[in-house]
Amino acid sequence: MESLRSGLLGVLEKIKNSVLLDTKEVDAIIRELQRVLLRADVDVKLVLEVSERVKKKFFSQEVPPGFSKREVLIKILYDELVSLLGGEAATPYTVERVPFRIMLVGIEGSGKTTTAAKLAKYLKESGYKVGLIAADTYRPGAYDQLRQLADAIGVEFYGDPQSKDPVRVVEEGVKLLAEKNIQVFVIDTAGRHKDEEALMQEVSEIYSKLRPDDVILVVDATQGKDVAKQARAFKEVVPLGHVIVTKLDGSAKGGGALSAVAQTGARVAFIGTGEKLDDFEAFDPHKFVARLLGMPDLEGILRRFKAAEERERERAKLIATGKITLLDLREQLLELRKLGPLSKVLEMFGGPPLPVKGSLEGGEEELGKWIAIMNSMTEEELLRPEIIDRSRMLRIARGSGTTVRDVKRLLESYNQMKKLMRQLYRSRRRIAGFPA
Ligand SMILES: Nc1nc2c(ncn2[C@@H]2O[C@H](COP(=O)(O)OP(=O)(O)OP(=O)(O)O)[C@@H](O)[C@H]2O)c(=O)[nH]1
Ligand SMILES: [Mg+2]
Repeated sequence: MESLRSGLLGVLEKIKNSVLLDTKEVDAIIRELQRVLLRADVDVKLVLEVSERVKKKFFSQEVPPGFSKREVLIKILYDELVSLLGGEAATPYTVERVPFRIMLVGIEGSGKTTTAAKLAKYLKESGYKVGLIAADTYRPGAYDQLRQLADAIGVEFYGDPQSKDPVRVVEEGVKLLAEKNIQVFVIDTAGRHKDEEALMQEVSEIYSKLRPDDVILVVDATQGKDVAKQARAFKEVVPLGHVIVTKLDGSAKGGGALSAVAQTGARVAFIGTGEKLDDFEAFDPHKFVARLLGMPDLEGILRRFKAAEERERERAKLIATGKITLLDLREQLLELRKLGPLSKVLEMFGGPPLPVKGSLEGGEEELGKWIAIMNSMTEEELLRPEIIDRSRMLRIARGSGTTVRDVKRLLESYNQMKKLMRQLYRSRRRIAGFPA
């Protein structure tokens, strides 16, 4: 994946070095992105779709306050890469019940046997009692290969080097290992056959006789986008639960393989990143892309986008429903005061003309008074101001060093504000075509 990584870093560098991010600059960036993705063997049609979307999103999106155009483009690029490689992170691989039987399938040399052992190790480390079953009765060395791997990771093993009947081997293996309280069975199957038809025939037969709980297709990243063909072929004979993409280390075509799998609608659960048993990890497109882009500030940008989205959602909710409470109001006023004296704050936003300085100082005083009044209220009063009767007002006024009139004024202003918000919301909804 090194070449994909360095290619994408080049794209990021182009974004960072751009000045205007106008059509011309963005086009150049997109062309670079296309080159990088095509070199990673991503399907041409997908590459065009991604680049179209990046462009369209970028030019139709407003730059949110506090962000730069560059950051917006990086965020869009990140989102599109994540979706290209599999989209929203699904839940991690789960063993839904025990006993659980997992059957690995895949063409010759895709990495099934190695992956069976890696998966067994992973599940063992997740706390399950795991057993490996060698159902490859074709390749002479297959039995020994898996047995040695099982020994190396310390899990139970079953196989029969004399047998030529994979279904019998699995039935026998499941029975014997169940007596040893094995909870998860990982079944390695053969990939070597005289032709594809024979392979599919056998896979289909093992599946229909054994009804495993999950079928995992193992594909080799060095085959790039061609793995989509394999996925489709296997899908025709067995229901594929998951896919594992192996040999992502050192393959220039990993991006093509991952995006091709995502295209078929199958989910990549794990990736293999080396020959050793620990070179194996759960696949999460978000983490994967973040690591691929690997720049230290990416996480910061993503975090800030997330926080901004959340704040916007919260604010929209409050405004939409006119449900802003005094507690929210107090928070807002405290935030405002944190920015410094009111006159300074206004200056920052372009500033009021000097002559109104006197009235602003009045505003300053008012702000302090409001905060003091709200500080003297109980949380219940802040959340449900309608319970504030005359005697509560008296208590609040005394506690805040203000008068009952001040408390009343604050409550009136608050109610007016709420009413205004609700009206605004209704008229907006009407404009948008909603019933009022
Ligand atoms: N670099 C690298 N090599 C891998 C990875 N996974 C498997 N291999 C190597 O790929 C080769 C084939 O792996 P196997 O596990 O034997 O493949 P198989 O699908 O069981 O092959 P058949 O049983 O012949 O169908 C071996 O040399 C493995 O070491 C990986 O993630 N990275
Ligand atoms: Mg094998």
